[in-house]
Amino acid sequence: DDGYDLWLRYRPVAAPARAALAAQARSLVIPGRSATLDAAAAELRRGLGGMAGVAPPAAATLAPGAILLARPAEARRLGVAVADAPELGREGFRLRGMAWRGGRITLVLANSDLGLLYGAFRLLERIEAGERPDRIDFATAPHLALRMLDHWDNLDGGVERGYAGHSIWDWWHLPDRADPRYTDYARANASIGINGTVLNNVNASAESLSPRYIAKAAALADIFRPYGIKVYLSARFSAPIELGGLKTADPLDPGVRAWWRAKADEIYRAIPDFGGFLVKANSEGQPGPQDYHRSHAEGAAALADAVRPHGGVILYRAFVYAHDNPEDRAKQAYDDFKPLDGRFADNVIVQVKNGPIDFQPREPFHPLFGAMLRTPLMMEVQITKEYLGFATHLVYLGPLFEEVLRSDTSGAGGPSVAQVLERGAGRPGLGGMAGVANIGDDRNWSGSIFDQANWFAFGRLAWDPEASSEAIAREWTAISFTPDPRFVTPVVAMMMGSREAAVNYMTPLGLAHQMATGHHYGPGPWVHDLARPEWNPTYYARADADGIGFDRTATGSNAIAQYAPDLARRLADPRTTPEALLLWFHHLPWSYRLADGETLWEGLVRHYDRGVASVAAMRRQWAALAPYVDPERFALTETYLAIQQREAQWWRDASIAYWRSVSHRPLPANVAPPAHDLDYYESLRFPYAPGHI
Ligand code: BDP
Repeated sequence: DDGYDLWLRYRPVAAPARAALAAQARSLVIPGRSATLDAAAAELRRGLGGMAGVAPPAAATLAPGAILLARPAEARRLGVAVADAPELGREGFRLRGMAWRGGRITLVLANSDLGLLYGAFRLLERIEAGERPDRIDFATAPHLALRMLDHWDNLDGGVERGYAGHSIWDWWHLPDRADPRYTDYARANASIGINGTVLNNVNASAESLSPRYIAKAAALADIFRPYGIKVYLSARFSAPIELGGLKTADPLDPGVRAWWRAKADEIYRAIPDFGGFLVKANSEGQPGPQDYHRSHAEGAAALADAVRPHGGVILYRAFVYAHDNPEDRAKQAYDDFKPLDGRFADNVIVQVKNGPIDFQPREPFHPLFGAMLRTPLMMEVQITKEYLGFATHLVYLGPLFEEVLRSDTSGAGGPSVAQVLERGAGRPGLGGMAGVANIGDDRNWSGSIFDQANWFAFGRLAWDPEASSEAIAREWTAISFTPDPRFVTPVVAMMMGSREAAVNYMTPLGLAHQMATGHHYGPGPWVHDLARPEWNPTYYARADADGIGFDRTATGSNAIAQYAPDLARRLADPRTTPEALLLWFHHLPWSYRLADGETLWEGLVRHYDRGVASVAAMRRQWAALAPYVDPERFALTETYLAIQQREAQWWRDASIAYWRSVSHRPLPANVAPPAHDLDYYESLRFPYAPGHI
């Protein structure tokens, strides 16, 4: 089993249950007709054919054992007593087993074809998890309107920060070749409610907007449409120059505005339901409005006007650190965007990374979530693990996403980040989450089996950002492997502890950005000589003989002032700062006493050791689970856990060797010295590490 089927496995259920399932799936009644309902019917036939051994035939009338997919009025026409269900909205659904003429039927109820498709997928997932369809009673509707994957895929097939092979988009053979994988991609995404995909890298090539590539994107859009997935494209701000031959890309220039309008018209002719543009501007060398002394709001408006007549939106990224800001990179997005609150066009959504720096193992939530009250915001997270051991290390990201979503933006009882997204600044149709995809052309899609869980968890949390990451892990484990609690319980425990393990062996106590240069794999806390100050790990840790940490209080960069006053007040004092974020906000002496009485130096070392020990425990745990897993998926995970254990040790040893060299402190009692000296760790090079383009 190579993992290709993801969580949509549909393997036969065990013998007695199989007959019972077949009896509950004798026919499929779908009064409506559409490509989306065809997809739902095909999925149910495939899933039940796999699990029950027989695919239910289509029927026009209801009989016991039927599965009915219907809107309320359609169900009533067939004699099923159901009320209207406005609470389900346009995309929600209800699954309900009900009595019917001496037997039972399973009703999938929704107000749209897409809701019915989502319901069909969830019904299959519940069955995979061991539930009886005719006993189900479950309803859900998405809390966020935009649930998107961002692909950082380049037109040459490379994937920036991709660790699962090449891009799945075969641009060369598009639009002619419809790789069946595109349909499987759409199925997997629809099964977790994802309804948008940005096909190309935010570091965009203008070529993506050329007629040739629009035709290619249109072919993908045609495949995704029945699954409710809209296509979006990253737009290079200077495309009017590169593609259009104009002299400028100034967003206030009438020629530039006309160019964007014509380009949008052209795209919408090919893709009538095109979602819109994602824009990375004036960040990391990308062109943008500031090149013409225009604000981000003015830049966004030029594109927003172009897509507005077609119902499109602009996703404008707040990840900016282009101009000189040597004081504190963490402050720049807020400094640039907060003054523009309320000044963005009405179809612009500002897309903010979960934390103020860049997808670190742990960051505080981004201060913009508490500060842009008049602008719809989308939260961007990385599903691909650029800073978390690529696809090699087992790190379940559910707890990371949940931690940010639950953060209290006011420090005084909400709203949480999740609620800010849900409110969409009064326009809930514009709230959302975007995940940088971890998908590539590896057979298992995500580079490892457990990285599939991160894709799954992203979808579930984008659907309901208040959901529990532990419940999601339980569900994923049950449907991806087996519902057997002897497997699910230990695996979920492993997953739930895995993120903290990585934080501990990489960047404990609020440290950040200690990764090696460029590829960001492995430790590099000593790196101090890169062109821009804020590329250097030493810039973030600020360690010297006296202490360690970044002072973001009033005596330092005062980044804490970007948070709401109640929260800022607590963050001003190390005693009331969560210890997990201590060194993010404070520069403290090595002798500082942590809550449990140890010195900061002792505590730091202990966290690294704890991280290594957690990985060793995960590895032992997995070894004991062989009887429950097919050999191929077991072996791949086992191999990666062995690498992870070795590399957790490497992270720990290299980090401690370096901190010891600056702190001049002896190792605490009973702590093993690093296996090598610091020079050894500093000499390691990884020129062909994946994902770095
Ligand atoms: C960083 C990545 C870089 C991306 C950038 C972004 O290192 O490759 O281009 O974020 O989000 O995490 O634009």
